Amino acid sequence: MLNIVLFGPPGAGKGTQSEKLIEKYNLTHISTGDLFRKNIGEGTELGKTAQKYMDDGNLVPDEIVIGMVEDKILNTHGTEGFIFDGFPRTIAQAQALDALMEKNGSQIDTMLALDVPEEELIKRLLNRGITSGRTDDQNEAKIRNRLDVYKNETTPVANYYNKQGKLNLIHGVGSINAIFNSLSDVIDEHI
Ligand code: B4P
Repeated sequence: MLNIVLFGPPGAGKGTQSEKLIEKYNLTHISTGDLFRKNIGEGTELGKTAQKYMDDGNLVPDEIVIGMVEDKILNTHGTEGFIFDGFPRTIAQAQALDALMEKNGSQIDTMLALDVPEEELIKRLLNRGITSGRTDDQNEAKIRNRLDVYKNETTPVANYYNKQGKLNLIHGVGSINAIFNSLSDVIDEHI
């Protein structure tokens, strides 16, 4: 098993790079953002709850996120490993993920953290707001709130993995392929 946490602020390229990494390394992609958007699209109770938080750029409560991820892990069979994209976003989520992995006889092997300056993130997200229709990407004030939430609630997660010797910082500006190559170089050290 190869289990990777792909980390970084909103717009850092987590979703973009995950698509390429799952194909190269034959991994299962768990994106909490995608799972919430699927639930919203299907009109489930979970989706209705999540939407209230996502619309304002706030984090969905830990117990909802953790339950959803646990469900997804337990219902995935015969995989060679997972890429966690946008999860964990709080220390409580990171601790829950470690416990889930241990229960599965596995562990997180590495955290890849994409580093991108704030003004570049805002530019990318506003751009995606025009093309994707994602409402959380269409308003600069909401985007800035997401970046503040990231700084206050999510950056401690990098330190959590740093203490375990698993944090790898990756420069996230440049061509998608160049960044993909940097990520692959670190992953190759773990297989
Ligand atoms: P997410 O779906 O995780 O959204 P994101 O962080 O904004 O997107 P991502 O980082 O994957 O986008 P990407 O950079 O690939 O979360 C949305 C919301 O869901 C959160 O605000 C929160 O409310 C909730 N949520 C999700 N997980 C949660 C959790 N664990 N706990 C609590 N709440 C949670 O792409 C951005 C844009 O940049 C794209 O348009 C892409 O084309 C472009 N781009 C990518 N790489 C580029 C490059 N190298 N150069 C130029 N542009 C690039």
